[in-house]
Amino acid sequence: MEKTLIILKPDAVQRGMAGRIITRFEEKGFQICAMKLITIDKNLAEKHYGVHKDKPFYPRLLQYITSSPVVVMVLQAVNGIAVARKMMGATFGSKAEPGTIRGDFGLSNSFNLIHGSDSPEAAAQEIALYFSKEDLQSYERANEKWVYDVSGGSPE
Ligand code: IDP
Ligand code: MG
Repeated sequence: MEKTLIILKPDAVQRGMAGRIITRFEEKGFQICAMKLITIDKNLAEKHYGVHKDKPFYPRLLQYITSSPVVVMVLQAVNGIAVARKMMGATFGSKAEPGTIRGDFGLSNSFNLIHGSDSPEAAAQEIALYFSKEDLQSYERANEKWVYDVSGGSPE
C-alpha cells in the first residue's frame, strides 16, 4: 500500500469540482486516510514547492496556491502514487489526455486543479508538511476484499 498527498488546488475548490474529483478517487478504489480544507500560507507554499524556486513561474505558483482554500488529502492504494499521477494527467489541461482529471476539467496553462506526489520520497515529505501521524486514519474498509484480491494474503 502506498500513500500519496493530493491537493485540490484553489481553482478546483472555487469551481465547485472538489466533490467530483474526490469521487473519481473513491470510485477507483483509493482509501481516504486524511482530508482537510485549509488556506496554504506563503511559508508552507515555499516548503511545498521549494524544488521549483528557481523556475520563472515560481512567484505565480506561490500566488496561485495561496490565493484561496484548498482540499488536502492523503489517499492510499496499491501503487497509489503512480496511479494517482496517471489519473491526474499531464501538467496542463490543454495537453492532458481526455479521461484524466486535468484533461477533462481544465484548459489553463497555469491553473491545473490538482497536485499529486510524484515519488515515495516526495509523498513522505509532503504528507509530513500537512498532517501529523495522528491525523492519518487507519481503518478497515467494508469493501476491501472486493477492491483487491486478498486471497494470496496481500492485496493484489
Ligand atoms: P506537476 O504538478 O504535473 O508535477 P510540475 O512540473 O512539478 O508539475 O510543476 C509543479 C506545479 O507548478 C504545476 O502543477 C503547476 O501548478 C506549476 N507550473 C509548472 N510549470 C508551470 C508553467 O510553465 N507556468 C505556470 N505554472 C507552472
Ligand atoms: Mg511535480
